[in-house]
Amino acid sequence: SIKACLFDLDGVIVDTAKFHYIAWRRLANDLGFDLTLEQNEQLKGISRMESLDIILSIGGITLSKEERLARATEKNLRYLELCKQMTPNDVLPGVRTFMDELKQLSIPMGLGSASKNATIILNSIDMLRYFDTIVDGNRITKGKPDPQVFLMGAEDLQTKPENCAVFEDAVAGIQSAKSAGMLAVGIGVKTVLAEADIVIAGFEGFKFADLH
Ligand code: G16
Ligand code: MG
Repeated sequence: SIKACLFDLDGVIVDTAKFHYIAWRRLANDLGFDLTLEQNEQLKGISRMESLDIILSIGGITLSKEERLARATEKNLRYLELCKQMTPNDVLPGVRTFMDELKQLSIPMGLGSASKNATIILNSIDMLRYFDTIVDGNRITKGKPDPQVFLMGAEDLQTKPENCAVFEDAVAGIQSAKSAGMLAVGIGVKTVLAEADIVIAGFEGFKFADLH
């Protein structure tokens, strides 16, 4: 049975993917090529530097280590600037209601995100207070699809992996949850998130009992 819940951030709690896309696209445009929405899909759940490498390979561009770091920093500043427009109203539909239910049931909650900006973002949408632990890009050494991010979360919540449910919108994140031995709930469409145990379009109307 499920005794703890782990949540991805981007695309599950809030739609920051649109801001990542704008900032990455600007970077690509600066280097003389475009980044399509479909290409942006490959970057979901993937760390900042890995995302940059994928974009550079799309553009067929090679940069030095220093140049890559500088571009990544510039992208992040633009991303954070865009994130400033976020308010608690940007929390995706049904998320707060579902997490309120979990709080009521005393189900511990953890964040499992590749983002180094997770705490800043959770603060700006007033969702930090729901979490008993935050595992983010500053703590992990192996990104999704590696199970590390969710295994750390389970350990923090003192819950066995098989008793954890993971909510994820990215293919890499579902793979991460499955290799951690957890119940994987995909947020999105079944064709994309084929490896998930359950796929829902969003949290509206979703109840804890629906996990069983
Ligand atoms: C998120 C996004 C990714 C992003 C990554 C790193 O992961 O889905 O697209 O590249 O964080 O973000 P940052 O540049 O803020 O450190 P997740 O796991 O929350 O979906
Ligand atoms: Mg995500």
